[in-house]
Amino acid sequence: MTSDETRGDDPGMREIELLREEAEAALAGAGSSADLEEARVNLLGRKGRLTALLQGIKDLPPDKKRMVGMQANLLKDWLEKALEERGEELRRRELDAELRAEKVDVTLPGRHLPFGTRHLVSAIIEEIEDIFIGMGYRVAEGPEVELDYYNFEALNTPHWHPSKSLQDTFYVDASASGREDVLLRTHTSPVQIRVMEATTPPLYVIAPGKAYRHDVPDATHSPMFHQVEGLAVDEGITLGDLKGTLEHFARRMFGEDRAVRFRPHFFPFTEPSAEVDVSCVICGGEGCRVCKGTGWLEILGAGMVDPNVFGYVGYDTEKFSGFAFGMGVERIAMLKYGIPDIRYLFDNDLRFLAQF
Ligand code: 2U9
Repeated sequence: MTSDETRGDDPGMREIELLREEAEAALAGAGSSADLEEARVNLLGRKGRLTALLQGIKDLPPDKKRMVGMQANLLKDWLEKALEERGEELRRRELDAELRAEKVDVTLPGRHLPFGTRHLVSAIIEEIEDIFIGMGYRVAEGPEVELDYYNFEALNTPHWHPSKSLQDTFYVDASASGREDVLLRTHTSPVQIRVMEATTPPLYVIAPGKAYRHDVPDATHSPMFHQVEGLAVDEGITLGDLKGTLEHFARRMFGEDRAVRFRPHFFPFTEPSAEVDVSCVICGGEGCRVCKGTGWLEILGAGMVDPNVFGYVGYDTEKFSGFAFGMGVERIAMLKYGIPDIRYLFDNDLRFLAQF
C-alpha cells in the first residue's frame, strides 16, 4: 500500500489509514505475546475494528466498494502476516528469557543435608545383640501389650505378688472386650515364654524391646524403657555357663580388663538368682562418685530358670536346664557414657543425641 492509494477525503480510506497506523504502533509497542494477542483481538477479533470495517464494505456505495474493499483486504493480509512475524519474535524472546531464568548452575556447591544418627538406645541394643549373636543366640520380638498370663503367671509370679501391683503396672482398659488381664508388658520376658511355647530346646535367644512400669520419671526412672533379656535352655546348662556368658558380655561391652561379680538376689522366675556388677568404668574399682565409692556398677540381673517356669511351657525339667538374664538398656548406656540422667535419652535434643 502506498500513501497515494489511500490518500483522499474518503472516510473509508481515512479509517483504513488510521487503522494501519494504529496497528503498526500496537505491533511495535507489544512487549509480550499477551500484548500482541490483545492487539489482534482489538483489530481482527469478532468485534475487532478491522473486522467491523470489512463487514461494513457491503453497505458502501458501489463506486467506493472496490477501492475500500481492496485496501481493507490488503491491510488485513498485511496485518495477519505482521502479527505472525512479531508473534514469532516475541515467543523467541520469551523462550530465551525462560531458559535464562531456569538455567541450572551445575558448578554451585551442593546443599548440605545433615545426616541423622542412630539413637543411642538403638545403637546399644545393636551392640548387645552383636555380642550375643556372636555366642550363637538369635533375636526374638513380641507384643508390647501383653496378657497377664505371659507377663506374670507363666513367669512364676503369682496373683498376689507385689510386682503385679496397680502401682507399678499399666493395665489396659479392655472392658469393651470384657478382659481385665491386658497390660503393657513390664519386662520382655513374655517374649521368651512365647518362644518356648513354639520351640523345643536347645534354645539360645535374646529379647530386646520396650518395657513399661508405673514409675515417676526421675534421673534413673522412666515409665517406658528398654530391656534386653536372654534365655539359654539346653541339656546340662549350669551356673558356670551363666557366669562365663555374662563375664564375656560385660568385658565386650565395658572393656576387657573389667572384673565381674555376682551377688545373691531374688527373682520369681530364677533360682538361684544374682545381681551382676562390673568394676567401675570410671575409677576401675578404686571408688568414685559414679560407683558411690563401692568400685562396682550393677549392670544386670540373672539366674537359673526356675523349674516352675519350664512347667508352664511343658519342658522336661529332668532333661533340660537353663539360665536367664535381663538388663536395662538405658542403664547400660548411662554407665558406658557417664550420662547422669535417663531423661536426656528421651528429650530428643539433637545437641545431646548427635554426640553418639
Ligand atoms: C524367662 C525366664 C527368666 C529374666 C531376668 C532379670 C534377672 C533382671 C532386670 C534388669 C534390670 C530388669 O530392666 S531391669 O529393671 N532383670 O534382673 N531378668 S533374670 O529372666 C527370665 C526371663 C525369661 C522365660
